Amino acid sequence: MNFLVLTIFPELLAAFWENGIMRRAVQSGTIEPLAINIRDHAAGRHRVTDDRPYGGGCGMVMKPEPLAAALHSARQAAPDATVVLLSPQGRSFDQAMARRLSAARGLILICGRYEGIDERVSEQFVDLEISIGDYVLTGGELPAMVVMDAVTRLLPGALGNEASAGEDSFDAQRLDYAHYTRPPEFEGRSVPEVLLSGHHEEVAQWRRANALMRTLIKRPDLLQPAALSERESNLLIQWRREIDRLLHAEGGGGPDPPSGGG
Ligand code: 4FV
Repeated sequence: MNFLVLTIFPELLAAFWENGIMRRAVQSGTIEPLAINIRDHAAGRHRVTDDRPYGGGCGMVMKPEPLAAALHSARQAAPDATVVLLSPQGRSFDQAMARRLSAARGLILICGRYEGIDERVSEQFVDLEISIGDYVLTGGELPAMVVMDAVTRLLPGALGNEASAGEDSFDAQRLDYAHYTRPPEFEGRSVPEVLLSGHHEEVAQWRRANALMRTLIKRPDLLQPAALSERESNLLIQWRREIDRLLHAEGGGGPDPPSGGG
């Protein structure tokens, strides 16, 4: 997969591509990244890439001509790549979008700086505008790395053990279950027995329950009634019974049980 990143700070990408899973993906040819310095496509002795905003106001805006020229060269390298602009005005990035983008032939990622890029570049060249969150950064390079990282690990062969990308949390709108490794005791804290049991089905059950519990507590917004499995529904009913028992137990402090005994 081609990643062509348009930026005025190409050095920011170097470390990102030279370490960890990204490095291995480059070495295996799973990804072919290239940083294109927008300044190399700027005219004049000073190779200016930004200018004052029409209409006045503070800050600077990235000029359209250097961006268009850089896009032109990127398109030559990857003619059928999807052109992505990273900006706070974009669609919220999530796992589902990462999975969709991992099917693209390539991505051309435009990293804005200053107040942003000239709007006419978006109108003419951008296929998709992506935001990684409702906050304002100094540049689009970090968002571009977030997108490339989330997409790369979904590419076949990128993670080495295929299984793990397939079991991603969020794909199933569930948070991940808790992870433990040696030592069995740490700071007086032990590891759940079942994980030491070697009993795979019981471990799988514990992990499903743990993921559901963590999602219920930390991200209830991810849980849709219609998307609950039968196993999950039974777990929730079991937990509700437990909670009711606790709340309605003598001196449990909870309100008296409804007369219907429901
Ligand atoms: C951003 C975001 C972001 C805005 C002005 C770059 C900065 C500067 N990009 N998700 N949040 N971009 O804050 O994607 O040009």
